[in-house]
Amino acid sequence: MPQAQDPIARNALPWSTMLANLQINSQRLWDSLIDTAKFGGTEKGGIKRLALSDEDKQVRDWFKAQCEALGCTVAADEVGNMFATRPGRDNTLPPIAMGSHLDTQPTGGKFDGVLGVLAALEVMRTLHEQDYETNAPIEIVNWTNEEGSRFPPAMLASGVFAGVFPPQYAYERADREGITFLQELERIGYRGPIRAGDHKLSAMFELHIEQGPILEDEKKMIGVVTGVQGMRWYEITIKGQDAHTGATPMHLRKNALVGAARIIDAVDAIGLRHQPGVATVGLIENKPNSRNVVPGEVFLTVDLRHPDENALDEMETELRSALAQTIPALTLTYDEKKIWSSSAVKFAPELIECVRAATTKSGFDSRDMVSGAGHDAAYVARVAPTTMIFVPCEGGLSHNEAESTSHEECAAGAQVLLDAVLAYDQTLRGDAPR
Ligand code: HGY
Ligand code: MN
Ligand code: MN
Repeated sequence: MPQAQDPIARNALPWSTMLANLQINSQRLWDSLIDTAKFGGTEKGGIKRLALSDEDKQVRDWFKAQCEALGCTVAADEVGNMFATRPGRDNTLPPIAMGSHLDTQPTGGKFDGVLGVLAALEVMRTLHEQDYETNAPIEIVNWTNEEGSRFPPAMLASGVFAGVFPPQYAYERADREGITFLQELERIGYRGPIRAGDHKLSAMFELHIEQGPILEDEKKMIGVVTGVQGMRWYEITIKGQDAHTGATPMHLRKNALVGAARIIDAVDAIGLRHQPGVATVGLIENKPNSRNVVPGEVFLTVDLRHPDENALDEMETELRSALAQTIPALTLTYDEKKIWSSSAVKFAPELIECVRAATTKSGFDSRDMVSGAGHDAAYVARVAPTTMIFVPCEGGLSHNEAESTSHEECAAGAQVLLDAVLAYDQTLRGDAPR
């Protein structure tokens, strides 16, 4: 019996003969996107659904019920990753997964991550109502804590699944209030029995909004994603001395916020020097943050990204020399640590071909691209053939409550997801086209 991952064993039928003719129901998909936005919905029309929060539990419970209504079995692993599985003809094959995430940023939008999971649900609904039997089991995965906003780093639970982090590392991650991942995972009842990584996949496809402006700018409907750029996160604490703003002369101050300001500017300059790389200070905590106290301590985070690992090394070196040259000169001290790095990833060529064939079948304009944002697919690619599909988002805006994409673009992404999954399914056993 050919191994699922063995490309030689895969059927080499011409793609066009391998694509089924099922159509997703775009209105049903759109309704689900809009309906579930109430779980953590914000006044500005976005979503605040932090990982393992009550709102995350609400949408997880909804998702579980929807999948069970389709006859799927729904299970969770030890870090809360949810697997909704529909049996196929040969259940000895590991499932073909469609995954993404339901957690959001604090000022998140309705589509980041959510489109990937709900489009997968729409694929599952379509297979169910058409009574279409696949060769391999088909599965939807909701990856826990993709955003890493509440419990850094990002992609934490798909990282545990891929063997990048031990479960205990995830359990001990704490939010800014000191509440741990494990406390919350148990509180919402999603600590499952499956040892992370024991559940094998034949492949994973992730549909996602681009979160950037390229597809919209080039009027392309589909991004054929070939990989994800490298990412590194740092935490920096700058220390000076709290002092009276009225009685402390300028030359005698140890103002940590001035140090932070110099570093924020230096990080921006590093990004500008290394484009297409990017560099950002996104989180800052100023202490004591009182209007008439010279700030004695500042905590800030740095996010460096680049498609090329060598360039990332250069950016990291420049960050560290900026700290060494700037902070002591201001009679301040600092502590810097790299808390996360995710190296650049290339996706599976055979899955990229399925996405291309599916895109061609529906006649969508497309272009190849590397993802600027991080995604669970970046880690899953370490343990199973993986790829991604992008659709445009309005103005390229994301991680913003105004994040928006159209009914038509969501439908296009879901249709390509369906066709790509079914094309890959048919290669697993070499079945004649249906
Ligand atoms: O940080 C990222 O790129 C992802 O949105 N978590
Ligand atoms: Mn995302
Ligand atoms: Mn995101």
